[in-house]
Amino acid sequence: MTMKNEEVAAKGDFSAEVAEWVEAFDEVVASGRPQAVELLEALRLRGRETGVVLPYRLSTRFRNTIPAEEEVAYPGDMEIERRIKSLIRWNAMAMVHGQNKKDPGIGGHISTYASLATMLEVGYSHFFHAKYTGEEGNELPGDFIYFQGHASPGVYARAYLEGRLTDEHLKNFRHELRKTPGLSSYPHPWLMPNFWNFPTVSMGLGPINAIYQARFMRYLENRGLIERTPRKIWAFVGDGETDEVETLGAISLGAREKLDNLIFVVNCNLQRLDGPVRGNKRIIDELEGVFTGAGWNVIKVIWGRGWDELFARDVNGLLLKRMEECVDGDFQTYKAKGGAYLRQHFFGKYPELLEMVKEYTDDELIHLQRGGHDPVKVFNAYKLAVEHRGVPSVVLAMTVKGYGMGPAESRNATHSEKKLSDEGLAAFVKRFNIPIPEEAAIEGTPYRPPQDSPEMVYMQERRRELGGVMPTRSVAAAGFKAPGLDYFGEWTAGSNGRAVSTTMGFISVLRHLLKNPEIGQRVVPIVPDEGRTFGMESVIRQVGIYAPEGQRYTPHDKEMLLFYREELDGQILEEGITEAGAMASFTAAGQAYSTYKMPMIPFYMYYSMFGFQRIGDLVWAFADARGRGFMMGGTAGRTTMLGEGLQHQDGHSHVLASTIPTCVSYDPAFMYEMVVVVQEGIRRMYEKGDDCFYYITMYNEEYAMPAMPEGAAEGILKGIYKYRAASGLSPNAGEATVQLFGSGAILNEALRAQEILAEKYGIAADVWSVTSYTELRREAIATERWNRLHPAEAERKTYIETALEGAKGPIVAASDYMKSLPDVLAPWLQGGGLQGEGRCRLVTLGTDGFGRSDNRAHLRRHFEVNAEAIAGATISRLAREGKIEGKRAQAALAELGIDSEAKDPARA
Ligand SMILES: Cc1ncc(C[n+]2csc(CCOP(=O)(O)OP(=O)(O)O)c2C)c(N)n1
Ligand SMILES: [Mg+2]
Repeated sequence: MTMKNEEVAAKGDFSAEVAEWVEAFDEVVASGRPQAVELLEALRLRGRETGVVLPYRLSTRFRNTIPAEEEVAYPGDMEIERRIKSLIRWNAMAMVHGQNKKDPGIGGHISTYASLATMLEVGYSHFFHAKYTGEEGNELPGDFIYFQGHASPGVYARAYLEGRLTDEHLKNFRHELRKTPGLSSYPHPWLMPNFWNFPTVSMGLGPINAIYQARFMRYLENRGLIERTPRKIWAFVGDGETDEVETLGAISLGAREKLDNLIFVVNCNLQRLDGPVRGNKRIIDELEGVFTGAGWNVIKVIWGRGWDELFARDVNGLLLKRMEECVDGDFQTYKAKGGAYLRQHFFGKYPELLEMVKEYTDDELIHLQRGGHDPVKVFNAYKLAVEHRGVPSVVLAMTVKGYGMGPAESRNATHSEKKLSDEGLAAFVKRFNIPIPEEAAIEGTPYRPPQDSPEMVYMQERRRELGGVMPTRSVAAAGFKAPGLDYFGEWTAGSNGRAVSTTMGFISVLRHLLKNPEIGQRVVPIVPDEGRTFGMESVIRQVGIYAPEGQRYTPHDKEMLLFYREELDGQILEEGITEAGAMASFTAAGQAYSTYKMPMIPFYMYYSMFGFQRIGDLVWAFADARGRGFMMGGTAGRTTMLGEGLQHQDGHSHVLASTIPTCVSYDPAFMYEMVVVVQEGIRRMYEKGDDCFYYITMYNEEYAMPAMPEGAAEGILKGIYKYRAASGLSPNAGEATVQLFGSGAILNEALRAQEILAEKYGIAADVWSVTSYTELRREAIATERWNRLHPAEAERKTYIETALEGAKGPIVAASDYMKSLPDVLAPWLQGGGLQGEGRCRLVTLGTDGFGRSDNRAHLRRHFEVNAEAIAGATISRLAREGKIEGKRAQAALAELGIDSEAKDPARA
């Protein structure tokens, strides 16, 4: 063995024979890396041929991806940048600490930003573009940043130094309801619409939204709607956050669609809230494997420059070996316990390592930094990420949670640290050299140097160079005009007796909108592999499915009129089976009026059961993001969606939709109702600029669509109108003594009940179409609030009371949704009961309980929402009011085929 062989053998624990091969390989490497890659690839292929197959290993050695000798020099003034970072660290700390001192329990986080500061600051000084400059000196739009939500104090602290926020703002961190403007706890565009763009604090939503944002940016570019620019989407992600399925569940899309406009930075401080992310393993190895497997460009930033010298002296690889013997739990303990402990337990395991660090003091040892705190390492990683082409990049940076917080560094409880002790604060300002007196430090007083100080000048200059401050949010001045209702004449006229479903009807509306010269290009149909369910084949033919690589194969159905058409500039986002991904696309499109200054009208069509209850938190974030667009809940209704059973039949999405303040929801029965709502939605969101979105249910039951009655539009939008009076059924019916409410497909059951009641029992009923219980309730509670706050003024009447004026008798409400939906109107429907007093007029029928596999007739009978159940409920109620004899009513139930002893469907 040569001397070199011995070295090699020791480094890799190889045999002498293998060491010779390795040495030969080293020589190939010396002649050039591409040759080395070629050799390895050739050996791999040869191995395969001879039956020697290498086991896959997706993680590499536990050291930085970029070797020290390949790093470029730092382009900034590192000292002044360190100073700026210290100031931001202090102000973030001061803001949270000060607030918790004044208002104990108000919360906030300091340790996350403490770990992230270098990574954000290197970005702010050198990478985050608020604008780009085009080749002709023209201005191009800038990057998007998804911040780790609970690192917000650091983002505020920078904005404070930049002069965007005042002392008053900082003092009102988490005090949003005071006279002076406060700062929201986390990134909430709803609360700070000129500042934040992307809500991120619900773990996992930022990452998935960022991935689909990158994809949507390419979609707009490939469709020629926006210019292709060098801009990037940066997503800062917690290492604990990667356990959320939303964080990693969609990463393969990034490589598949070559989203090299996307950069993830995972802040691997090795901790989450309760303790280590992977105490017994290394999270960085795990994530490297996952991202590599998904085809991303992985850049590890584990060790800071201080270690470079040690690695250089580590000729036999013992230091790296020692590092790889440790798990994250060990690294945390070494950081928490200090230099002496590190020397004894880490280096002390091998005498050679102890020897290696004998010149280092304990203090120097503990200040050997992790890579995420070293601007040079971070800069080089970002540079590589930004320059990488073809796939997205992920920077896995090791950091220290609670960096700089003295005794709170890297401890299991660090996440929840809100305050430091007086001594801790004094030590902090000393360590970071903040020129404020100790008393001010203890109070958590913010500090901003004079505007002409070198650090302020440098900071402003860097941001000027990169196009301005970030984040900021703004909205395009004008949208566009919605087409008038006459544009939808085909549907307001009715279907001429032809049986269609509201789903089929909507698809034809969508095709019509796609052809509209003014807004057709803005429409974004989104569907998670449910297009055929909704009859979208014709839409696919019309506008194509977006496919960044076009169609590289000949579809087998190419000869057919409605073939599966994929195109580079296709308009449909066919997401495959991912409701979360589809919702993330909907979010990117729904925010486009602000992020791209390009208002887009997304129609997200999906199985209503797999909407709010499956991806509800993404919908909540969409609302926070001031998203606009249409969620179209298809195959709606617990009994209308036949055959599929318990997991598919949705009887509650309207209840869930009602919980989201900006979600305007409708349950239309007929196509004219649907188009009135769609027309108004486009007008309200895009012409008027209201930050709201629409949820509309679509059914698959086919029936004739009537023409729109004169003057119905107002009631449709407010939520109720009389569809067919008793006299409309029969001119000599007399005045109605009961009122029937129906919604969606169940309106037809109410109409049939009206006939049964008239024909069999001589009871005259009016039938109302209730298009939105939620909108009616919102109007009613707003009116009631006004009345409550103005007791001296004349009482205002709610819309529901106004609409029902003169309508007599009990009200039987039936829908394909839970009973709690109509019940929300109960407070305004009082005055029924024996002698017409003391009881709510409302009798609610609905679909509480688990669905079943069966046909509509059986489902509606089971859930007691068919015409017979509605007629029976009416008669029963009239008996309770003393208008029909009890025994007669009981007999009527039997005549209607109702089993009074049947099991309650709510629990069946
Ligand atoms: C969906 C969700 N679950 C729980 C939380 C509460 N929470 C906020 S921060 C946090 C820990 C975050 O750890 P990590 O992602 O590692 O970020 P770090 O603070 O360590 O940078 C938790 C559990 C949340 N915000 N969202
Ligand atoms: Mg963490």
